[in-house]
Amino acid sequence: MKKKDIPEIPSSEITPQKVYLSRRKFMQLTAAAGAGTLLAACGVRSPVPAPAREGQDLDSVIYRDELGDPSNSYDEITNYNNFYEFTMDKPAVAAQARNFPTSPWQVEVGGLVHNPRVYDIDDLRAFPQEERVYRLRCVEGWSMVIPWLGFPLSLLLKAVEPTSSAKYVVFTTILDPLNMPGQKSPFYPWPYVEGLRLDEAMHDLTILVTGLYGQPLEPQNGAPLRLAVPWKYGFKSGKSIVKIELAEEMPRTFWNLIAPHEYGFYANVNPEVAHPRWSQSTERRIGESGRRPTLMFNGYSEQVGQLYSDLDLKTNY
Ligand SMILES: Nc1nc2c(c(=O)[nH]1)N[C@H]1C(S)=C(S)[C@@H](COP(=O)(O)O)O[C@H]1N2
Ligand SMILES: [Mo]
Repeated sequence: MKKKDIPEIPSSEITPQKVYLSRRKFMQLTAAAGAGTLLAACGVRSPVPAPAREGQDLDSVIYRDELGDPSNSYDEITNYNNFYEFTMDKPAVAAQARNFPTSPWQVEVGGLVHNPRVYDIDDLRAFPQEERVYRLRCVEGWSMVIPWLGFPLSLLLKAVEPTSSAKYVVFTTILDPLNMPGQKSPFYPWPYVEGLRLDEAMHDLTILVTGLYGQPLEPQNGAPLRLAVPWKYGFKSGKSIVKIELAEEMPRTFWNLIAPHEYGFYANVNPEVAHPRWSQSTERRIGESGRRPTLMFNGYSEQVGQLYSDLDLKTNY
């Protein structure tokens, strides 16, 4: 790949009008529903997290993360997406992905394991599903709070039993250029591949996601199966996964292949390590004006900090 052909993650991104409009709609709905009317009036949502119920307008459901911040609305989460297989235009991903076929779907789990197996997506939905309200911090400098539905990846890994030589877990996204127009671009190393160290993959915070807001995942968010690793930049969480492999060697991953000096293997959220083209010290929460400080490990230091006690985080970015 010649240098001039190397695509870049845009250094700036513009919040579409729709995000602001939907936020206003959300506030109106919250107020109208009488859920914390006074709080809604002064811009703070009800502190009561409510699970999504059938027939309920999802934009009126309120979740909070453990820091007390409200979740982004369903409308925001499903209409502002990074999914380069479809388009680089975040507000346009949802429409591009609308008819993407996500059934039937199988996920091959193999490599250095004692029990390799091809799982049907329904087998994976049979793992005990739980809701996790996680922050998602994109390497571009924006963030959201998302109430995922899924299960710890560790449960699946224990089922296939990694061998003693397995050190990494490699996630591969579907290759389907007929249905994914972005995959016709020859300048990207399709399919999208991401990876984790085995101990990162086994960490309880690392989940395989099947839904959000209590609903099945939509294609733009990575249906029918995607990863969520909340202490790492969003690009580590691959969407529409078809293969999970245990490996001995650290894999070359999608963004790392494209621009190794900008996107390292670890990609832990770290406000002190700048991207070569922009600072990572602050972020814009979608739906908010202004910026907020970015937290070390995206606010999950207590849970994951010890995974990196032997690592120089400046050189292992
Ligand atoms: N297959 C695939 N997975 C992907 C991406 C992508 O382009 N293709 N983008 C990543 C990036 S950069 C981010 S920030 C998150 C965004 O997830 P969301 O759109 O569900 O919020 O997905 C990640 N997973
Ligand atoms: Mo991202």
